[in-house]
Parts: sequence; structure tokens; C-alpha cells
Amino acid sequence: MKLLKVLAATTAVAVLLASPAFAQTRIALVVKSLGNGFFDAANKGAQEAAKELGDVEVIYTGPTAATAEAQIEVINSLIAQQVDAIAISANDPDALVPALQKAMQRGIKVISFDSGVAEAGRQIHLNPSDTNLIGETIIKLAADYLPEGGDVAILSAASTATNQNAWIEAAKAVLPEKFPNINLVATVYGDDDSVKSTDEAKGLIASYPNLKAIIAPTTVGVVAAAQVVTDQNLIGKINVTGLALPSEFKQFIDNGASQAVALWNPIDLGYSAIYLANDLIKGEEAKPGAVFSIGRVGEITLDDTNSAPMAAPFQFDKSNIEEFSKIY
Ligand code: RAM
Repeated sequence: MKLLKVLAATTAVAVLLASPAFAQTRIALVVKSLGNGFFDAANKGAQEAAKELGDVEVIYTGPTAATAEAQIEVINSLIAQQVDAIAISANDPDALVPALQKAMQRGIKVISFDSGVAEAGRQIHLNPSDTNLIGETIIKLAADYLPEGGDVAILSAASTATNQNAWIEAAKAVLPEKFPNINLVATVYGDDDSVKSTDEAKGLIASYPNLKAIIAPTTVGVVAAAQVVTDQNLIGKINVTGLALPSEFKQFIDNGASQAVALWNPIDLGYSAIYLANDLIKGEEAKPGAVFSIGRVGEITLDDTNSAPMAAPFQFDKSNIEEFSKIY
């Protein structure tokens, strides 16, 4: 009887420790904005990592609109809650630095993932993939279906977004030499907001009658642009491409509004971000050359800016989007 009671008590304690409400470590996954399927997929991976680690609770949070101001409010509230770490995808590389420095002064570990924070405001940045490779990929996706060349335009996310701006810069750098017949006529910003992205896509189509492709390096913008092309009966005239979440975008490969898009695995990205934040909490030091374990995804080595890239992006087209759309 006594043994049974002891067993029951230990089981109860074990259950309490395993339940997130009693987790010893709280890591906030702060995204550019809530309601974005890409970040929901990253959160899926983050929760998976928390489960594996056992004593970690992931707080999935972010503003409703993808702005730096709104993210600063979220950061201040997380500082007040004394979370152990913040893993953030930034709407602006510089504007978040003072708030994140305050967090670090209070002992909170800070990493950026997906969209980076300037070095002064974080300990590590986890890049989904190599920036130059993504820049070249988004142009190539358009160029592959434009053998004669022609006018293309970029529909981006927020004008201050670190990741999109870096990819666009890299894309522009390879244009003259590698894609001389591709003519980039404009870059516009839909702020990862469906309504604004739709308006911007319509604006591009109205302003550039010879437009042959819209390149949207954002999962929100690419869906909006493909919907506009579909609604305006422009399938076959304007090819929409960029970075897309297969589960949201499959319909536009199926209907021909797009020939192909690319992306990395957002589940692995969120998963790895939590592992990295947890490594810092456990006392590992972020410094150039340091090797960090990211669970089932493997290891990463920090470069001289304490950043590290993950894998190359996958390309999705008619041959494989069905399969990937079931995963993310
Ligand atoms: C959107 C966001 C995110 C970006 C993807 C490709 O969901 O802007 O930061 O990585 O697109």
C-alpha cells in the first residue's frame, strides 16, 4: 500500500514536470506576424523540439501586423514575464536592437531565426539557407520559364524585413551577369499582409503591361499574386513565382498560375531555433567557429558573424508539390 502511494506521488510529480505549465525553461518563438502559415509550420517544429527536450515550453507569439514597433511591445512583455530565451524573426534588423539588448542584460538568451537582427541585438542568427543561393534561386525560377527574357517585378514583404531585403540584394547582384535578358522593373512591398499584397500585385499588373513574371520571396505575397493572376485571367501571360508554402500554394501550380516555386523546410527551421536557444540556456557560448547541436537536424557551425545557414531550398512544381503539400 505504502509503495503504491509513493508510486502514485512520484507519478504525479513526473506528470507535473512533463506538462508545459511546469516546464523549467520557457522559450518564446516570436514571429513577424501571427496568422502566417509559414510561421505556424515553424511553430509545429518548435513544439516538436520542446517535446523532445522535455523540460521546455515554447511560447508562440508575435504581433498581428508585421511591424518592428509591434514586435518591440511583444519583446517588452516577454522581458516582464522573464522568459529564458527569445527566438525572433525580425521585421527590421536595427529597430529591435535596444529592446533585445535589454532582454540580454536581464539574462534572457536571444537568437534570431529566418529574418535576422543586427549582431548587437542577438547572440546567434539562424539562416534558413545561404542568402546568395536564395537570391539567385528566385531569379532563376522566373528565368527558367522565360527563355526570351522580359520584364519581371518583385513583390516583397515589409520594406524593412531583413531576410527579403538580403535576398533581393543578392538577386540584383546576379542579374546583369547571369540573367542579362531579365529586366527587373520594380520592387513593391505587401508587408506580409494579404490585402496589401493583393493591391500591390494589382498595381504592378496595371503599371507594367509587358510584365512576364511576379517574383514574391514571401509565402504571403506569392499566394496573393497568384490569386490576382488567376482572377484577372492572366494565367499563361504572367508566371508567379518565389518562395511558397506547398500546402497553401499547390492550387496555383495545379491551375498554371505558377510553374514552380521554392522553399526550405519551415518545420525544421522552428525546431532548430528552439534547440539553439536551449543550447545557449544550457551555457554553450556563441562564438565564431562554435558548433551547435540542433537535434535530429544535425549540427551547425557559427561563422564570424555568429550566423549559420541550414540547407539548400527545395523546388516545387507539378511533379512534387502534392507530396510536399501534405507536410507543410
Ligand atoms: C513569409 C515571411 C518569412 C519568409 C517566408 C519565405 O512567410 O516573410 O519571413 O521566410 O515568407
